[in-house]
Parts: sequence; C-alpha cells; structure tokens
Amino acid sequence: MAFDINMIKKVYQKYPTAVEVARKVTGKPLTLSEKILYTHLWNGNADTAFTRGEDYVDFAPDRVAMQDATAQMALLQFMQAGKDKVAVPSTTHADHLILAKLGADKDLQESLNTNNEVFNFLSSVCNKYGIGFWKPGAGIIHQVVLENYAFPGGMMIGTDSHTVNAGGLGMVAIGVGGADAVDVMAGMAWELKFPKLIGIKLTGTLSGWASSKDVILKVAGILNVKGGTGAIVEYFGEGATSLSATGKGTICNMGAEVGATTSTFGYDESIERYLRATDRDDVADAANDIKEHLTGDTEVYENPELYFDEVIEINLSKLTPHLNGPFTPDLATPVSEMKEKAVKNDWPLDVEWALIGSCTNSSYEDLTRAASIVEDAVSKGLKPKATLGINPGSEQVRFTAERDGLMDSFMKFESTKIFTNACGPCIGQWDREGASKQEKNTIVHSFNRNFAKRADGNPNTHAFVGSPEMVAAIAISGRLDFNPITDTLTNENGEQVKLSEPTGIELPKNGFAVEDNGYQSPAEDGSGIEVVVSSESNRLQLLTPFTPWDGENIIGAKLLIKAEGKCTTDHISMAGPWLRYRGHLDNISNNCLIGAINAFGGKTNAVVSQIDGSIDEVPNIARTYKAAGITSIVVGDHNYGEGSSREHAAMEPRHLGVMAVIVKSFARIHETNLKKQGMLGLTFSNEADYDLIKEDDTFNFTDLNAFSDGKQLTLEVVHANGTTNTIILNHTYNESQIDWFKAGSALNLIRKQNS
Ligand code: MIC
Ligand code: SF4
Repeated sequence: MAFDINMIKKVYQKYPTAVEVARKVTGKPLTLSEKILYTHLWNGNADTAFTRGEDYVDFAPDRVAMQDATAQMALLQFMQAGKDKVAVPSTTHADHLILAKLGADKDLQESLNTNNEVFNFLSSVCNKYGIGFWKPGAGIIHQVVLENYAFPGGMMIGTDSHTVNAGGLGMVAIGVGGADAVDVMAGMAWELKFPKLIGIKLTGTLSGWASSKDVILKVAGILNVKGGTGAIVEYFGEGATSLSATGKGTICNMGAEVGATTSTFGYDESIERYLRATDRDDVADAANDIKEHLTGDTEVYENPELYFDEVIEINLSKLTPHLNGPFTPDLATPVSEMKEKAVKNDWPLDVEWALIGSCTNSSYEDLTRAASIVEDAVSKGLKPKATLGINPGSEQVRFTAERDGLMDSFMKFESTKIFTNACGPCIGQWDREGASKQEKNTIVHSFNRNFAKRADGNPNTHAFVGSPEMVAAIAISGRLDFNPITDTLTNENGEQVKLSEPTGIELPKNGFAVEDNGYQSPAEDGSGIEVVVSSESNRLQLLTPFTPWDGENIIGAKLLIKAEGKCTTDHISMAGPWLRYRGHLDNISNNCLIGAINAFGGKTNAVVSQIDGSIDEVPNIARTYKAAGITSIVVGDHNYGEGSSREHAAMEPRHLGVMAVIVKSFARIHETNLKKQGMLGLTFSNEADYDLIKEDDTFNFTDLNAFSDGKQLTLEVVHANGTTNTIILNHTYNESQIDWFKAGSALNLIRKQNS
C-alpha cells in the first residue's frame, strides 16, 4: 500500500471538476502541466486564466521532500515558524552526507560516526514535527520518492533541484530553497510564476545503444543550460509512452540542467506498471479512474504548436548515444564525433573512473543495462581499463539487484567498487585517491552535473555525462573516444571483439524486495520531543533572524566581487567537504563565493579590500566590510546561481552583509532564494552596464524607498575618479516579495504573522 493514499485520493477527487473549470476559463484544451497547475491552486478552482511567464500564482503542493544537506537549513527555519506539525506529508532523506571511499559498508559506518550529530538532529526534528525520515543508506532522495511517493497528477516541492525527477511518474515536482518548503510545511500558499510550456514530442523508439539518458543529453544540447528557464517541459508522443517510468524519471531529472522549472510525462501504461511493481496498486487503480485527466488533451498533442510556447521534436529511432561535457552538462557530443572533438579540445582520452549512479540513473533497469555490458565483456575475455564505481539509488534497488545477481556481475571486474546507496561522488562526497595532485584527467559518469571540481574537488578533472551502459562500455575500453557501435577492443587472447548492445530489464521479474528500507515514521504526538542544538556545535547553529530593512536608501555600498562567466551555486557555495557545515550558517559562510572568478584579475577567491587595498579571500573581505558597517554588493554574469537549490548560496552573502546581487540574468531557484532571504536580486536593464562596474566603485541605490512591483530601480555608480554612471535595474519582485525584503526575510514575516 502506498503512503498517504487518502491524500492522493482527495487530490484525484478534485480533478474532474477542476480540469473542466480550467478548460472553461482558459477557453482551450489543456496540456498536462496546466491540468496539474490548475488543480493545485491555493484558492480552489480557477476563476481566471493565468498568463504564462508573467502572473505570480499561489499553489497548494501535495507534499514536500528534503535531503539532509538542505533539510538542516530548511528545518532550522521551520523551527522558527511557530508550528507544531507539518501541514502536508513531508519527508527527509539522509543521502548527501555519506562519503564514498572504501565501499558501502565501511563508508556508511564512517559517515554515521562523523555525521552523528546532524543525523540525530534531523531524526529528532522529523520525529517531532511529523516528518518521515529515511535513514542514511536508505537511498537517494529522488529514487526513494519515485519508489514511494510520486503519483501521477500530483504536485510536490523539494529542497533539491532534482526533485523534478518525479515528473517521470507524471507529477509536477519542483526544486525549491528551504524557505519555500517552510511555507508549505507551515500550511501557507506556495508562490510560483505561472510557467511557460515547452512541448517535446518524442517519435519512434529507442534501440541499440541509445537510452533515455541520451534523450535528455540531446535536449540539453538543444536548449542549453538556460533554455528551459521559467518553463515546464512536457513530453508526449508515441516515443514517450514507449519509455519506462524510470527512464522518464531520468529525462525529467536532468531537466534541471536546462534550467526548466520541471518536466513531466502523461500517465500511461509504463507508469502504471511501475506503480504496481512498487506495491502501489491502490495509486494505480485510483489513477486509472481519472486517467483522461492525467495526460494532456488529445487536441493539444495533435497540434502542439498551438498550445505550447515552444515545440521540439526528437525521433528516438534516430537517437545515438551522447557524452556531455566537460565542465557543463549542455556540451553535447554524439559518441561518434567524440574522437575528433576530444583531440581538437585537448580533452584527456584515457579514462580513470567510470561511475554509475546518482538520482538520475540508479534504477533497477539502469543497473541491468550496465550489468549486461559487464557480463558481455567478461564472456568475451575483456578486462576493464578504468575503475567502475556504482551507487545504487535505494536500498530496495540494491537489495533486489543483489538478489538477482547484478551485483555479482559488476564484481566480476575485480576493481569494481560498490558504494553506499547515496549521492557520493555526484556531490563531491568522494575521497578519490590522488585528486589533490590536481592532475588533468578524465572521468565519465551517469550523473547529471559536471561543473568544475564537483566530483573530486580537482579543477582539472574533465567529467563527461553519459548513460549507465555507455559508462560501463567506457570503463572497459578506458577511452573517452570509444564508440561501442563501431569500435573493437582487444581481449586477453589478443582477439578483436565488439561489445554487444545492452539489454535491460524494466522491472524485476520476481518483484522488488527489501529487508530494511531504512524508513523511520514520525511520532504521532511529537510535542514531548526536544530538539537539542548545542551552542558549542560547529555543525549546527540555531538561526538569528536577519535584520529588517531600515527604510533608507542604501548608500556607499562596496563591491565584494564581480563574478565573471559561469557562476553556479557550486561556485557560490561549494559542496563536497563543505557539506558538513550545511547546518551552521556562520561556518559555511567561509566558502561564500570562493569558486567565483573575479572579473578583475581572473582569479578565484582573491579580491581587493576597498578599505585598505589588501588582497584577501572573499569571505574575509566580506566580514571586514560587515564589521566596518559597509554594505556590499555582488555583480554577476548570465544564469547566475545555476544548478542547485541550496539556499546557502543566498543566506551566506546575506549573513556576510551583502544586500544586492546584480547580474545579467538569474537561474530561477536562486533568484527566489535571494528574495526569500530579504536580499535584492536585480538584473541590468542594459546588459552592457556590467562592463561599467569597476573594482573600486561606490554604489548608491537612490530610489529604494519607492521599491514597488513593476518599477525599475536606479543605481548610481560612483567611480574612484569621481565620475558617475546611472544604471537602471530590473527586478521581478511583486508586492508580497517586497514585503519580505522590508521584513528582512520571508521567515521574519511568517514569524510575525504567527506571533
Ligand atoms: C546538487 O545536485 O547540486 C544537490 C547537492 O543535490 C543540490 C542540493 C544541495 O546543494 O544540497 C541540488 O541539486 O539542489
Ligand atoms: Fe544527489 Fe547528485 Fe542527485 Fe544532487 S544530483 S540529489 S547530489 S545524486
């Protein structure tokens, strides 16, 4: 039986009428995305049609998911909201804090030792406030959500950008910062700009080496890292129904890498099969009753150009395997072109590690496809040239895979390492031998992100993203430019052999099995549970509310850093070793912007103090400004804050005295995070003004006291030689978001309302 089946049934009861009403007010047939959005309006059935990409709308999501690295901050904030219990079903998953080094058992135990305080904190907060807790080793948040909680037509938010994975089961699932999760858990509306809609029509069927992963690798190449910003990507067509549910999850998952708000697929037989295989007949039966509402209207899919803002068509029958990278997930290269491109770009061709796993590709089906390659290689007398590392997505997947012999297959390569059911190397939780030497090298993985330093902290590691079966093939060949479709390999007898095409099993023939899934259900009545945070702790720190705006224009601000080029949340608040401070704002602030490239001088983590001309690390300079009572600002390029949902990337600068972040454009989640934490997230109305900003400028916001919805703000830039430029800044704050700024943060406002 499914968790929270009554909640799901209630949602389904609303569907027929809510969809009908939405069709009426919009006066047209509906996409699936619109059906889900319109049935989840905070104010009940629609009385007006919303303008996509413009209107802010209040929604009522059905559930919330959090992972350990973001949950700490989310729950520290929730504890301040003055509530006894969460208002909607919510879960926390311990998956990011487990370091991959020696292999699953030892690593898990080591992580329990080192993160004990944080896990205990999470477990007791969850217990107290009615939140389900998935213990360390239970699995990666999105795989566990897909297996247990995701349901067609539902809406959820999660404090992780890959929450979108649940689109594979036909949800609208959106990644958010912790402060947004607090809104929903506190029983308040959740606000989102009504998304635009991108339709992707899939025709044909996958064959040979092509996989679901290649669909999204190709889409990333088409849309690039910001092409999906502000939009929901909806997949449809006969190609879509031919994909497995976990394959759909893979595609939705990596939609985060094109900046999409989320991605989704209509309810179909593969989703039904998956629900039944994961012990959720009740959800499948309930979904079948309202089937026609859980997918887009026929007219929409017949004439998509009329109903989507943009339509892309991909023929799965023609799709070939891709590898995306290095350093960005949208640099897509068909494997057949890799030889030439790699040589031209001087990418190291020898591959040392081939990693399979992450929330994107760690399903049972993924493991079977990769295992089939390993078995084939063994039978042909091939040994791997690179080390294969595997992170299963959940204990259920691992247990079943072990029962069915898949783990034995992987272990036929002596060097294979099976890591914990956790994020591991995907988030820099990887103690990779030799990484500190910073040698130029190549790795391939089936993860979704490959920003510099992400996996092993080495800026010279070139990471390429591919399907699990391609990753397995490259493990065997040890070459980035290996094309399994055309190339042969030399086996131990000196013969030339070719790898056979991968074969996979969608769902385990004998069903899924698990002994201990690692779930802890919360206390019925948590009022007696005390959550203790020691003031001595360097891992956890209770939050002190940010100071409200004093009502005055900000005058005399200094530049903390002008970031040049790509500045993702990994650059703003690095993960890896820093994950240990995710619950301690002051300590984690020591990584603030240390990965951003300073536009003056091109270095990272070296900026000039405008107080005494000294050069120091970014967090230190920020602290000196703060101590001197000087407000600082950050300037950035396009798609600033791309990547993760981590609100630390907004809270840290806020904590260190930065009041405004002015950029050419923002990634969605980060922009909202800045607003929630009471900061000014602004964009240049004229992009070229970025070039006017000098290192030693002084900044005056001259009309902040007239800050209002739809009105631009003015910034006076005073250069060191006394000349000035007046710059016009755009913003997307509505009146209630301006109130967050005035209150010092959204949470300050909630607290006020609850007191
Ligand atoms: C990531 O993949 O970057 C993370 C780690 O899962 C983040 C969340 C975080 O920073 O904790 C994400 O994608 O939101
Ligand atoms: Fe974990 Fe990586 Fe997925 Fe983020 S992308 S949730 S770090 S597995």
